Amino acid sequence: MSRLIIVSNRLPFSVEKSGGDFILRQSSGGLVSALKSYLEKTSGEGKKFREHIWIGSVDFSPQIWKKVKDKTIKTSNFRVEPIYIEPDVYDSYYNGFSNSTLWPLFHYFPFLAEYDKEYYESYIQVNFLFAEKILSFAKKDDIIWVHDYQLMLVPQILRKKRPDLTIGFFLHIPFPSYEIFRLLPTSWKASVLQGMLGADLIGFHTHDYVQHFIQSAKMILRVDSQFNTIQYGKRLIKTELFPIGIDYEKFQDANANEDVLKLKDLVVEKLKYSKIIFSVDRLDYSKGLMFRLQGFEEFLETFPEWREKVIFALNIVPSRDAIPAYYKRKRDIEEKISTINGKFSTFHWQPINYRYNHLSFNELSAFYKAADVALITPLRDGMNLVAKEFVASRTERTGVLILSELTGAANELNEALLVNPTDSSEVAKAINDALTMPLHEQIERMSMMQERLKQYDVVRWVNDFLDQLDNIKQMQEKTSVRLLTSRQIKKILHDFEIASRRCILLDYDGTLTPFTNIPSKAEPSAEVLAVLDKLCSDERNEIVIISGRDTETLDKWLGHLPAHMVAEHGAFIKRKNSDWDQQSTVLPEWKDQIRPILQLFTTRCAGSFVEEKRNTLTWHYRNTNPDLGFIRSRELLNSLQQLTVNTSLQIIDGNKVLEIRMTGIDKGITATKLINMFRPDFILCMGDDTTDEDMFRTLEQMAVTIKVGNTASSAKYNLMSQEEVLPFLKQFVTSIKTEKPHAYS
Ligand code: GDG
Repeated sequence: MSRLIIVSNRLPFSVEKSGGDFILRQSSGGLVSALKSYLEKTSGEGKKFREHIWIGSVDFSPQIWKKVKDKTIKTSNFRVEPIYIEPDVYDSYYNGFSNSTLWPLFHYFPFLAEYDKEYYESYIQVNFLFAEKILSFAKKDDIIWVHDYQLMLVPQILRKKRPDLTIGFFLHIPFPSYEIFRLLPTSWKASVLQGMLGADLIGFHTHDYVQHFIQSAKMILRVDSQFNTIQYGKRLIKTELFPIGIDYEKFQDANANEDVLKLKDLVVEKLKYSKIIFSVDRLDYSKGLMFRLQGFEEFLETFPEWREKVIFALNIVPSRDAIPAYYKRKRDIEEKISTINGKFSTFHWQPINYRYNHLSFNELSAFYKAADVALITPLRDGMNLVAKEFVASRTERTGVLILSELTGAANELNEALLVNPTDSSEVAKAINDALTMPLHEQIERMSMMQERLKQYDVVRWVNDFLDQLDNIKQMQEKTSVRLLTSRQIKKILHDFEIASRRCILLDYDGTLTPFTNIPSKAEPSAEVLAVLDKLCSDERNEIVIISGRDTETLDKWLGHLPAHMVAEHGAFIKRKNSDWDQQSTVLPEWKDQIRPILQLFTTRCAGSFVEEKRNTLTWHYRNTNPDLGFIRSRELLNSLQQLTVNTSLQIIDGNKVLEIRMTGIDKGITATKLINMFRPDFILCMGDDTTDEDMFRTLEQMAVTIKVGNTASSAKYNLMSQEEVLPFLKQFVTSIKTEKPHAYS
């Protein structure tokens, strides 16, 4: 059984003096609520891990820590490993780079972001401290799960030192669009992305954040990606969405708690004239408190019939009060509250009931239960757990959630009244709609949201993440890059030498020659021709150039060699010293249907072009802006897939090309045909493209298959790059014996 190591900026508690003793006090917050709930629920019998360890920084000294007698947080059953950081370094890392650079930028407040070198250096320093702590006890089969924007460099630091580790990373805040992310200074943004890519699995709350991350990685690091997997160096990394869940039962059960019920009655009694609108947020500009107040003010203006009949219970939780962007806003918000209260209050009614403090869990649950409407309108929020907790608390299934469409939660809570938080008229109208919503509609909406939250709760969220982490590790194992060692090359050469019939199948573009921007310029060099010529000169060798090129080009460039040639991935075969033989007789009318679509995409994507061969149509996007090219290629793929369903056409998603051709023709089928003809006792097969994977798979058992390039493949071995192909093939030339070849049996 392995151990689960959770890594987050802070440990989930602080130390307090109680009488003569120091005791642990649990802290609150999105990440802490989620992970603690998981650990509590899964620590008993049938638990998945041998041990749970939580690593995080603390704001007390090692001397104080020694004085804490009971170091286990009740019921949670995890061990803690505190990290001590010098206060000034912590301040610059946390209040500085984390919360004055990354936080505003990632929440679309670029004008608040500060780009201070010292902050960044402290961020690096603290990320190294975390990594060192992890490395001091991490074992190979541990699962390391790093959380959030304060620790984005940690995965890469760990990976460099210990390539064998299993590392997951989860970002709890939004990953912004590339246009925002790129505002980070050049080397910082590259390091942040590289840092995250040290993980095996990178999780986000929504599909948009996943796409934004992939787009930034592609534009800045030029990585290759296929759907949600990224090829980075030799590693395959998965990015995926895992919308965080809550401890659903805990909030439902709170309704049976007597203290909660008493408190709820107290709230209702205190605010007895009215319907209750409730909100609770940390004091943070991303929560849109000023806009929310404007929305409420407009509501009172536009719907005066609600005056004296509604109370807005506004709870603001102190947060990051060392940062000017935070504490300055408090004053503005409080002024606005006074203005609204001054403007609308009557002798026995005040519209806003404001509180600036932490709520206990029971108080929070009482509010969730007492409220008629929850008004949750951040300007940006990675997810927003308060919205989910409010829904989970509604045992009667009544009540209405008004939610900002700019939160991650809006993707899952479609039945809420979704609003744009900056539009005060829309917010005002939504409040009126919520207060007048018929009961049956409230129940219908609430039930649907509850069902979803119950299904995908926090335990599911963690299990899902850990399952996917396991999954990608297995995938990496299967497709791992296996660079040829000199020992293996020796063995291959030996097998080649003793074989009496050899077949060498070589792809052309990207294997024998490097890629060029203009395909017609990729003629073979004299050196390539000399090596091929020499290989062909041994009668024991059957040399096959197996390509996607058309017959004319292959004839022009290689036609003089005594080699076999395959054009258009198998649509034409030319055995040495004979003519081209067409393998399919299907009339190519289908091209008239597909060609206009490819042409349309060519006009929509500068630098792309269509190549037409007798049996195939190819859309090339190597010379385009990588990101646009990729996006367009996915759109085109989607259109073509719909068009070709139930036809005998197939679409090949190749290396910066999309190719459409008849099914039943691919390099795998063609290679098998040729092998059956030659019956060799040694087969070497080399290629670089997706289309070569067909050969690698079909010849798996009988051939030495080599993928050119250090990316994942079904081939047995990899050569690092195209430049290594010729030196590799030359070794077969020098090993060709001059003595008379063996007679074929
Ligand atoms: C980050 C992302 C993402 C709040 N006030 C009190 C209190 N809370 C608890 C709530 C909830 C949590 O704190 C707040 O979670 P949020 O999701 O709203 O926001 P962040 O803390 O900023 O969390 C966020 C989250 O990570 C998870 O991935 O959703 O987008 O910013 O659980 O109940 N709890 C108590 N008293 C309070 O006064 N007891």
